[in-house]
Amino acid sequence: MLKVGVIGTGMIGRDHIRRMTRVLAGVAVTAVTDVDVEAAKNVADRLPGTVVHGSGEELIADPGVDAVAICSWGPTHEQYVLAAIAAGKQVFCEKPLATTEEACRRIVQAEVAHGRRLVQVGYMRRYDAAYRALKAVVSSGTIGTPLMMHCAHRNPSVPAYYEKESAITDTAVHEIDMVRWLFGEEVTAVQVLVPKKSRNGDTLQDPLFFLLELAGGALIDVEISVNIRYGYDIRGEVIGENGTAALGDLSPVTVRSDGTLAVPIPTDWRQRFLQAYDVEIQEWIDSIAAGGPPLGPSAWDGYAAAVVSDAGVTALRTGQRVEVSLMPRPALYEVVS
Ligand code: NAD
Ligand code: ISE
Repeated sequence: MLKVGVIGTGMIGRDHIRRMTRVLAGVAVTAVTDVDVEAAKNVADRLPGTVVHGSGEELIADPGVDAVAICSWGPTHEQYVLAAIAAGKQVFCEKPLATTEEACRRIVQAEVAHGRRLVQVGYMRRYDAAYRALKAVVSSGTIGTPLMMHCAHRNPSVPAYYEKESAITDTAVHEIDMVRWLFGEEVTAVQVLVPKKSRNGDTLQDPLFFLLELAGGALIDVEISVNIRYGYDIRGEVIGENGTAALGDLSPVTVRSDGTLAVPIPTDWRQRFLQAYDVEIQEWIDSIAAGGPPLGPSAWDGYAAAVVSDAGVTALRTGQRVEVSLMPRPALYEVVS
C-alpha cells in the first residue's frame, strides 16, 4: 500500500484525495497539509488515521509518507518539489510544475543531480480517452500529415487566485503540453492576439487567441475563454493533408425532447476529465509500486511547458511574436514519455 501525503486541500487536492481513498487501488492518504489549517483538518476529520502537518516540508519529512502529491497553488510548487527530491521521495505535482522557466530549470537540475526520476507533472490530458483516440488517428496517417490544430479551452469561471497572465500559465499550459505530446514536437514560437474584451472577465483580458508554431511547421490556435458562463468546453480539431480529426462530443447521453436536441456540457474540469485523472493517478501509483520511474509527464515536460508559457506571457505583454528555446535535454529524460 503506497502511503501518500497531500499538500493543498483545495479543489483538486480534495478531488485527488477522494479518488485515492474511494476509487483507486493500492494507495492510502496518510497525511495532509494546507496553509488554511481548517481546510486540512476538515479533510483529515473524514479520514481516520490521516495526520495533519503544519507545513509541506514537515509532511515530506514524515516517515509515514512514501510519496507526495502537491496540489497547492502554482507559485508554491517549486519549494515542495525540491524538498521531495532532497528527501528522495516520488512526487506527483499538479500542473504547472512551477510558474517560471527558472524555477522549472532548478527542479530539472535537482532531479538530474539526484540521478533518478522522481517527478511526475499533472498534465492529465495525456490520459484522456478522447485525446488518446485523437493521437491514435493522427499517428495512424489516416488524415495525412497534420498541418494545423484548432483548440478551444473554455471555463465558465475561474478561481479567486486567477490573474491576467493565468490564462497562459494556468489554463493554456494544458494545450502547450498536449500539442508537444500529440505532435511529438517542440514549440518554437508563440503569439497572443487580444480580441474585444468580454464583460464577464472583470480585470482579466478575456478571451485570448494563443498561437503556437511547432518545430515541424504546424500551426496551433487556442481560443482561451475563462468566463464564458455556459459550461466547461474543451475542443480540438487537427487538420491534416487529407482529412481532419476532432475530439468527439463527450456526453454519454443525448436528449431529444420538446422539439430540442440537447447534449449536457460539463460544468468544470472535475467532470470533463474525471476518468483521465483516475487513470493518471492509478498509473502513477502502479509505477511507484513497480519500483519506478514514473511513466507520465516528467520534470522535463514541465520545464518545456514553462518555457513556452513564459514566452506566452511575454507575447501577451508585448504583442510581439516570441521565439522559444529550450536548454539541451539531459540524458535522464531521453525516453520520451
Ligand atoms: P484551490 O485554491 O482550490 O486550492 C489550493 C489550495 O492550496 C488551497 O486550499 C490553499 O490554501 C492551498 N495552499 C496555497 N499555498 C499553500 C502552501 N504554500 N502550502 C500548502 N497549501 C497551500 O486551487 P486548485 O484549483 O485546487 O488548484 C491547485 C493546483 O492544481 C494549481 O496548481 C492548479 O493549476 C492545479 N489544477 C490542476 C487541474 C488539472 O486539470 N490538472 C485542475 C485544477 C487545478
Ligand atoms: C485549472 O487550474 C485547470 O488546470 C483546468 O484544467 C483548466 O481548465 C483551468 O483553466 C485551470 O484554471
